[in-house]
Amino acid sequence: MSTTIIFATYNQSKAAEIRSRLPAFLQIQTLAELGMQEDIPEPYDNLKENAAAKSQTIHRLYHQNCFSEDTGLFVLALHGAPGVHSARYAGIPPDNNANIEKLLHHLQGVENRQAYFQTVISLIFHDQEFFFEGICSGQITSERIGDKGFGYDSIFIPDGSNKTFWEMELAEKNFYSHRRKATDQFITFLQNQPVWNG
Ligand code: ITT
Repeated sequence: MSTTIIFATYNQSKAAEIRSRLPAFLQIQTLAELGMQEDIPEPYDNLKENAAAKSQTIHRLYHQNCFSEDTGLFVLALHGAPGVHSARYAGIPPDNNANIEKLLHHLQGVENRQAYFQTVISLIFHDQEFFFEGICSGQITSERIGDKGFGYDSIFIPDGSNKTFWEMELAEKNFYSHRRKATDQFITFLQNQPVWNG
């Protein structure tokens, strides 16, 4: 039996990464694919509550199983910034280019380049909420290695590699990535559920 679950996101790069891990029985539908356009508030100062806010908003509207994820890039020398504010670091509307420039500017001359990505998935499954988390530690480069791409990928080198995420094929990024770690737990959870009524 195959089933579809709503992914409360407008970010197609996130959707592509998660789709690359899904087993055959499971499909996801993003908000754009549902025809939705309204912004979903992310008012909290932590990933877990923001992820929950997104999935709860969609669950209230569609009364279906759904999930969301919130991700942040936490830079140690900047006391965790941009962190939960990663999407809007350089202001609104969100601008990847400006976010990267601001981050590199704040890290100019800073020796400690350690950072980590964290993803929290909030799943609402048959009216109950579940959370899954993944972390990927690494280093911020001193300049971009790569052009346009997904978020901060062109300035982040995961520990264990010498390439930025931008330089990697998806399968290689998945080997290291925060999102893949959270997604695999989410999929294992769903594979172990006996009840699938949409
Ligand atoms: P939603 O619709 O799911 O909220 P979003 O793009 O607003 O999508 P977030 O609130 O989770 O996503 O913001 C996370 C920020 O971090 C945003 O700027 C992303 O581009 C960036 N980001 C998230 N995951 C990333 C990854 O794997 N690699 C690089 N940058 C990433």
